Amino acid sequence: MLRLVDAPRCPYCARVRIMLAEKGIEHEAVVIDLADRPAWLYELNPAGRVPVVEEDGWPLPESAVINEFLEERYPEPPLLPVDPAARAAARLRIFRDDDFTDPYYALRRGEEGAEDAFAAALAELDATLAAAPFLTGTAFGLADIALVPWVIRARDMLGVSLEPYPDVDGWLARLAERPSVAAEIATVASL
Ligand SMILES: N[C@@H](CCC(=O)N[C@@H](CS)C(=O)NCC(=O)O)C(=O)O
Repeated sequence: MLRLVDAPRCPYCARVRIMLAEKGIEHEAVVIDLADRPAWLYELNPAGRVPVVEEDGWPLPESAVINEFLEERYPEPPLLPVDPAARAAARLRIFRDDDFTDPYYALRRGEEGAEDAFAAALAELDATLAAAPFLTGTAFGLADIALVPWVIRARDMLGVSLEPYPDVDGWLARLAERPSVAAEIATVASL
């Protein structure tokens, strides 16, 4: 059975949790304490980071790579568009995730100018979502999964209002109807 080395507060792990739920993949979650990481984690991932998935004893780190792997290993339901250009656009959004996550972490650290930078990142997301219903294009998929963990945490942990960003707000409301994302919202509420 697939094993996920997991930490509830980790947004990168959240990507994989959502993916596993969307695909209905049976798995065992091994929850670690990020503040006191077990020595065996470094054997699975020398960087000492989660998430790691293990398939038949083969460890795979890096959430974006894990989700691409899961997409290929479990193709149903598909979470990437069929059209190569649309697939590339979704992958580009994931590849450039730090355009959104860097301002998020700066805000969390309380850095000077971070509020404006995060507002600009949300405004960019809002403009994208005004043009298409999902970050993956016409249907929910990998790019939505890649960014939604930070949007949930910004709203529910950092107290960022999404009211000025109606398309982000509407997107999150649509995503929250999915059991995978609803479960992540509940996890964040429990932290
Ligand atoms: N690029 C990695 C980032 C994973 C990551 O930074 N995970 C954090 C928890 S949210 C972690 O394990 N931090 C421990 C550390 O950086 O030493 C991914 O996408 O999986």
